[in-house]
Formats: sequence, structure tokens, C-alpha cells
Amino acid sequence: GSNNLGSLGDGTNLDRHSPVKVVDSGVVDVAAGLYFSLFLKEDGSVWAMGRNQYYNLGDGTNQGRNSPVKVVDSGVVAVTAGGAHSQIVKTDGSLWSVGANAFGQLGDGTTSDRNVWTKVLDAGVRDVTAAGPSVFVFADPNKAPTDLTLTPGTILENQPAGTIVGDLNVTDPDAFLGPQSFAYSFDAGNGSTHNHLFSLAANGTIRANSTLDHEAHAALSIRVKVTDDHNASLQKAFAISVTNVVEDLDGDGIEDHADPDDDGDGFSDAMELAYGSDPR
Ligand SMILES: [Ca+2]
Ligand SMILES: [Ca+2]
Ligand SMILES: [Ca+2]
Ligand SMILES: [Ca+2]
Repeated sequence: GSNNLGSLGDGTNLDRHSPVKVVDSGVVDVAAGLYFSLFLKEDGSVWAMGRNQYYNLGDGTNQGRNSPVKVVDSGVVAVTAGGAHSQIVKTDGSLWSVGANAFGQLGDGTTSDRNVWTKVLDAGVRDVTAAGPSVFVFADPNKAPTDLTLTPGTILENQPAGTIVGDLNVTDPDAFLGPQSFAYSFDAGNGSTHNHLFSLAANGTIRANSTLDHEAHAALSIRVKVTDDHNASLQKAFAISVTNVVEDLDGDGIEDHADPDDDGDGFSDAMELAYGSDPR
């Protein structure tokens, strides 16, 4: 093919009309950009040659090359070349880009060119293909949420119905792909004993349905399910503690529920009730 900028990597700038051997062995993939080329070797190294005006070869220079130069030592599983940029996928699923970025093709959220390989996705990438300034990233299949937390998960006793107990927060391995949406619901099963005492909003906020009493139930248990936007889910039980408020009408240091004479007038609650008087 055309070789005036050295993109064939055979050490010349002569166009070739029939195949010419450039590398003896060990090459597992090759990508052709506009007047430059990249190839991947079985040891995970990346080599590049040809036009380098936009630092697109990834060797840290903008010097054109007419024979292959190693631009990444190891750890690469996929390469692609666009009009004037290059991208690689590493064994950890990260995506790296270098070169021209006028159309945002590097995927780093900017339109600034990059002179050196820049990580643009941390994980989850399987393969990448560029055509001109368009890029297609092939991501790993969806993964289920890995954790769910409830913060704070406590409520003071005697609060009105609708008081917030806490907010659910999800950890999902696909978060790097951008905003994810989650659906929450109560779940039957282990730990679901007190689900009926609470309500769950679409945004993951949990509220008490009624006033709660520490003396009756200091520790409650609910079980919740979160479902991600690909229908993968995680269930988890949470302990909800109902915090004590000191209720001591007569201030004698004995809380009303345990005080035989709530109002401290010398007549016991039982006596007052028997005579039809208010013990409080
Ligand atoms: Ca997910
Ligand atoms: Ca109390
Ligand atoms: Ca008392
Ligand atoms: Ca009394």
C-alpha cells in the first residue's frame, strides 16, 4: 500500500504493490490508521509506525517512523488506530488513548490532544475499534451490584411517622460506564421481620411508617433488594436501631416504663388506675 509516510514499517517510504514481510513472527493483531499503523505482539507489547503528527504513535514524540518502534512494553490485549489517534486495552480492562482529540475521540471527556498514553476508562473494557474519529468500546457484560449500605440506619424513638431512618447506597462495578439507575424494594427472607414498619422511596430513602418505641423494640430488622438497570440484583438485611429517649416524667431517674409511680405523687400507677385517676 501507500507508504510515503512510512506506514508500512518496512524501513522505506516506497509504495508497495505486493505484500512485504515487515515482522518475522509474534504478531497477534494489527490496526491501520490514516498513514500510520499499530500492531500487537504476543508478549503484550505494542509497536507503531508511520505518520506521527499528532503524537498518535504513542512514543511520546511527533516524529514520523518508517520502521516499527515499540510504544508500550507489555500488558496490552487490543489495539486500534483512528484517523490520527490510537487506543489500547490492557489486561486489567483499562482503556488508554493517545493523539488527536478534536472530536473527543480519545474518550477522556475533553477535546485536547494527548501526547502520551492516557488512561480514559479504569476497567471493564474488552475491545476497542476506531474508524476515523469514531470509536466503539466493547464493554464487559453487566455485573450485579456488589454492596448495599444503609446510612445511618438509626432512628430516635417517639418520632412522627415518616421520619427518615436512612438512605440506601449501592456499589456497582459498572459505575465507571456512567450514571446507573437502580430500583429498590423490600425483600422477603432472612431478616425481613420488620419490613412492614417501614416504607422505601424510589431514591432509596427509608422512612418509619409510624412512631417507634425503644422500650418495645430497640432493634428492628429489614431486608432490601436492589436491582440494577440490567436486572441484576443484590439482597441484604439491615439492623435498624431505635435509639432511647429518656422518658422520666417525675425526674427520679427511673424511666416511666419501669417506674411504678410515673408522676411521683406517692400513689402508684396501679392504684391511680384502680381509682380511675390519671397516673401521669
Ligand atoms: Ca451493574
Ligand atoms: Ca425511653
Ligand atoms: Ca420516673
Ligand atoms: Ca402516681
